[in-house]
This record gives sequence, C-alpha cells and structure tokens, in this order.
Amino acid sequence: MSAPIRSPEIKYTQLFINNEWVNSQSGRTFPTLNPCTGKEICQVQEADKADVDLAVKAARAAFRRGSPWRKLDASKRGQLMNKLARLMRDNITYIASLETLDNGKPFGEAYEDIIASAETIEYYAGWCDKIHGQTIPVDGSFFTFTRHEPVGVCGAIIPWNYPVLMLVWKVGPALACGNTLVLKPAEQTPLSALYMASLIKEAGFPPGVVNIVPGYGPTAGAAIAEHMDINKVAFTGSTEVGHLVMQAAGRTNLKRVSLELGGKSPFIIFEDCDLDQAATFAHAAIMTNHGQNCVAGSRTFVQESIYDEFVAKCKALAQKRAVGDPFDSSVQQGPQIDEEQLNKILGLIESGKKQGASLQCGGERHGDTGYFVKPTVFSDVTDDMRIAKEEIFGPVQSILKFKDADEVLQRANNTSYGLAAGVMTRDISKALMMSQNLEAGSVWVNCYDIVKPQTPFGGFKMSGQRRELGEYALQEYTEVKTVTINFPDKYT
Ligand code: TXE
Repeated sequence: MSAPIRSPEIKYTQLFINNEWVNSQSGRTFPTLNPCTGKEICQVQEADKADVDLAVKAARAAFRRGSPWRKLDASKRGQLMNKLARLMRDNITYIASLETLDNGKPFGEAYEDIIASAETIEYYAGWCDKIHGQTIPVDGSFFTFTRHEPVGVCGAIIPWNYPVLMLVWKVGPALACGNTLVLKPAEQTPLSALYMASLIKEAGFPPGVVNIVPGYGPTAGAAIAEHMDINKVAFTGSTEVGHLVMQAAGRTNLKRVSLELGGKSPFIIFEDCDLDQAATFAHAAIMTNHGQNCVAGSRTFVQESIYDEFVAKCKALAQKRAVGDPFDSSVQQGPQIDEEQLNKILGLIESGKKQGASLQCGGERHGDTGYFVKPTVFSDVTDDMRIAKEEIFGPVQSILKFKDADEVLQRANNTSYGLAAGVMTRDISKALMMSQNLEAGSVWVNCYDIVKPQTPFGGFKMSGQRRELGEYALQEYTEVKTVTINFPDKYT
C-alpha cells in the first residue's frame, strides 16, 4: 500500500450522463463537506428530476434494440468490466484518498474497500458469458427454452458508508446481465462515484450505459424511485427510505425493487469460545467503519459466566482505539459522516446513560472540530433500552448478558431487523443450531462481517428484500423469458 494523497485533486464535479460531463438543468450545485472539519471540499452539480429524466433517456437509448451495448458479445462485456477493474487497481491510491477525504474513513480501510470493489467487478465480469437459460422438456409437441434477458434500465440509490463498494454492488451485476444504469450516490459522498464514472468511460463502455447523477434523496432519489421508464431500482440506506422507495415503485410502474436496509445485528458470545479472539472480533464487529456499517454487531450478547471479564476486554480495546486524522496510518477511527449522524449517535448515547446502562468508556464527542465520537462501550444493557433496539450507526458497543442458548436465541430474534448475526462457540452442534434458528440473512460462526463477492448478502424482515452479491444477485438483474415453439416432430 502506498502513502495516501492528502489533498487529492478534485477532477469531476459535474453530472455524468451519456458519457459526458454536464451541468444540472437547474444550474444548482451543492457542497460536499470534509467530515474531519465540517468545511466544504467543493461544490458538485445537483441533479434533480429533469436531470434524472435525461439520464434515463440516455440509459434507454443505450439499451435500445440494435445498440452497440445490446449487440456486444457477452464475453466482450466481461472484458470491459475487467478493464474497469484494472483501472481501479491502477488508480487505487487516488480513489482511496478521495474516499478518505470525502467520507472520513481511515485510508487503509478505504484502500481495502477499493480492492474489494475491484474484486466485485472482476467476479461479475466472469459471469457475463455464463448467464443463460434452460431447455425445458415441456409436455406436448412443443420446444421450450428460457432466455435470461437484462431487465432494462436500472436505477440505483446508494448510501455514504461505503461509497465505491455500494456502487459496484449495483453496477457489477447490472452490467454483467447487460442492463444500463442511472445511479445516484449519497449527497455526502459524491466524489468517488464521479471518478468511477470517468474510469467507466475510459474502460470503453458505450455512452448511456452508466449514468451518475449526484443529488439529494427527496429530489433526485425520489425521481429515480418514481420513474416510469426505470425497470428496476436497487436501494441501500435507511429502512425509513426503503419504505418510500417501495411505495414509489408501487405507485408508479411496479418496477422491481431490491432493498438493503438497516440492522441491529446480534453477536452472541458463548462461554466455551476463545475469549480474547471473541473480544477482538466483537470490538471490530461494531467499531469497523466507525460503526457505520449495516451489519455492525450492535448487540453483543455475552454468556453470564464470562460477562465481566469480556466487558473488561472490550473496554480495554475501545480505550486503545486511535481516533483522529484518517490519513494518519496509526489511526483506526476517523469522523462520523456528518453532523446529523453525530447528533443522532450522541442522542442515543445519552439515552443509554439515562436508561441505566453502565458507561464503561467514551460516551461523548472526541474533540470539538468535525464529527468524531469516542469509542464507547456500555455494559448492563437490557433489551428495552433504545441502544439495544435502534440502529445507532456509530462506534457504540452495547453489551447484554444471557444465560443459555434458548434464551439468547429468542432475544436475538426479537427485532424487526434481520440482516446479520454472529456466534462464537467451539461447539459445532450449538453453532449449527444457532445458525439454523437465527433470523438473519448472514450468520457468521467464529468470525464476523465476512462479505465476499461470491456470498449472497441481504436481510430478513425489515432489513430488506432480495439479495445482492454472488450468483443470487443475477436474478435481480434478469427477466426470465419463456419461448415455446410449435414443434410437431418433437421426440425425447
Ligand atoms: O439514510 P438515507 P441517511 C441508516 C443508518 C443511518 C440512517 C440515516 O441508521 O443512521 O439510515 O442515514 C437517498 N427517495 N443507514 O439519512 O436517507 C439518500 O440521498 C429516494 C443504513 O444517510 O436512507 C442516499 O443516497 N432516495 C444504511 C440514500 O437514500 C432517498 C446506509 C441513503 O440515505 C430519499 C445508510 C427518498 N425520499 C444509512 N431520501 C445501510 N443499510 O448500510 C434519501 N434518499
């Protein structure tokens, strides 16, 4: 890993439509801020409905019958995607630096995000010429086969916590299946998405295949969700907005919807585990990316016999966690993304104190500039407290006590969320019993937050709909067409 670029040049601030850089129709711009200081990095063109319309027109034209994109061999699509991944790897220091500047995550983590993003594009590049239907032994004198066709124009609305990674989770499978896209990055972090647009153009994707329109949620985001000419929308963000996106699809053209929403994931530590390893994993499960992680292990359930010792270990880890300048290689935690998130987290911390949880460390803002929060550990947390129920999305570990497997299972599942869960135990039967009964889209045993391009990812219950990543994501981006031909000479 090379050294970061502390002040990366901001190369792109316009909308990317039809492989061109354009200003917004309204002429409006919006600021993107440095979360370390709260100061403006630059102004970015602000997309609204009129710009989304233009982007959808470009995407539709790129998808038309006979277009270069539609006529491209599937294997050549894969080559374009591999070229994009190559460009990402070639420019990794710059992209990771831009991500750290705009998002505030430590440079090392941003770097790993970009590697994971390139791997995701490479994984889906490999799928391009392996997506196919079946021939079906249908009754009667007919020959039937299925085609897995692209859905068409796909909308994508993504959050700020993993800006490039969330982009490729959408772009990767969408392109592999031959779709075109209109993507809105989060208003807090538009810069790396715009740079990715430049690489998409450089890789040689035809105009209109990928369009990137930074802007706000209720305007540009809603315009995507409501658009009559978008065939599918993929959304990652809050459960609250997930409802809106689904309602918008229901109100308009019944576009396909995939949602990846919030969580309150349990990480369950049984007494028979390796305690040091479990404490390290539980710490990382909640503190990684400053707690701004949809699968954050935000309810640490610990068996009573090891509870006090475990709390002490978590406290020591949190107190050692280095908070500060995310460009400094010794720093593990930078600022939260914005003032709204900072205030939300501080408010929930206050509720924890008021509702009787024991504050072990942290519990307040770090410094008085930017949006830093001290790594915080609460013990004696009970299920009724807000910090045990609500998604904090910050570096706040809530440690709860349990007696046995049946009890913790019931409590772990007693939430409207169902994104992920973790179990630490040396007992394979217990691990299997727990993984079978936990209501979550991902269950990790003796590890946590292991998400790879090959592994399907998504939530049960109100954590979402459908799956991203892996082969499963291809279903979200394809329509199955059944073709039946009258064939009197059919025989088996
Ligand atoms: O999310 P929003 P916010 C959770 C987390 C966080 C909370 C709020 O708990 O504290 O959500 O974060 C776009 N129509 N997660 O306010 O608003 C918006 O512009 C269409 C978990 O940042 O959901 C952005 O691009 N789009 C999550 C995206 O939705 C709209 C990651 C996410 O923003 C819209 C982020 C609208 N009406 C937050 N309103 C995860 N699952 O990882 C906003 N948007």
